[in-house]
Amino acid sequence: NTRSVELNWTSYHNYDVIYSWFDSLAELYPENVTTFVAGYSYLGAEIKGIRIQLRENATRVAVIDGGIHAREWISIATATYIANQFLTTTNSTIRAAAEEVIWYILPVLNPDGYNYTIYVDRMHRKNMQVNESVDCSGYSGGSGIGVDLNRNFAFYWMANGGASSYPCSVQYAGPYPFSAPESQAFRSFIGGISENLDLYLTLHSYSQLILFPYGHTTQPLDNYYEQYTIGRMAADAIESNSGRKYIVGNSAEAIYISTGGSDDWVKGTFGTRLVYTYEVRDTGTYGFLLPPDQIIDTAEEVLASIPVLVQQLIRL
Ligand code: ING
Ligand code: ZN
Repeated sequence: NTRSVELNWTSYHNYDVIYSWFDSLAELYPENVTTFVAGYSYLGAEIKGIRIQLRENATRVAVIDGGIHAREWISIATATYIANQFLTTTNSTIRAAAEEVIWYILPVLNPDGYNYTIYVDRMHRKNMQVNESVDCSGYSGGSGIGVDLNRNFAFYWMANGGASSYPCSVQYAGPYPFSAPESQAFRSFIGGISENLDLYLTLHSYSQLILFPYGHTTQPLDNYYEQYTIGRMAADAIESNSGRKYIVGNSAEAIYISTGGSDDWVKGTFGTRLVYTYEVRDTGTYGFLLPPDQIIDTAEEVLASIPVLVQQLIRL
């Protein structure tokens, strides 16, 4: 029996600590929690997740992920906070929502990049894959290390802007779709559960936005109004919780045209009903460097929006 690891949300934690905590949860809640490894990063780190099922007859499936971009630490802390609340909350609304769904939570989709931001370069965004024969000295738009995992997915990959074929760019899409082991791992993981996937929530920072597919076009997707309306309700729940305003819209119209994101790939490949990219706090005061004393408030406001999503899912 290993020593039980506890987590807190007053500081940010590396993936070793998070993964040990996952293992402790699986021991503590053997009926409800299992851990799984979706695959391995470029440098061989586990891309580990937790599966939470509170009610035996739950059938809906949801995925929440974070940390696809290395420097967006709050997305990782928010994902672990939500996992903890699903297991321990005394709030009946949160509890009821948690019980309706089988949750797969993967807080660190880019473990190599996350470690690199902790120990070397705080502003790194991409993974740590070596790009052959590039010299990025004198280029200020990014580093030569890595692929932007959120441009590496095979849906309108590199089709019309918002991604780069230049390895030095922070938005480097990679030499071909799914060239990165991390996006491959995510693909195989989702492939295994896609049949019942109803909700995909991918956490990023920063800007306070609730985005939905697609990124390659401002043309409305099939269920644009459904996604918009439910996204709007989620934003209202956030505002009631904390007073923070989140803007809701299709990625291409709300921020910029971009291609190869995980959200577009999930929507476009599996037709998953509700797909959202949350860009959480803040709006630029601290940006990616959100102080740890804002972790709990940020995670609480995101958590407050989850019952809304689940209630709409069940109604539909
Ligand atoms: N923003 C997202 C990015 O990948 C995004 C915005 C979301 C684009 C979904 C396309 C699809 O650029 C950050 N901050 O990463
Ligand atoms: Zn991001």
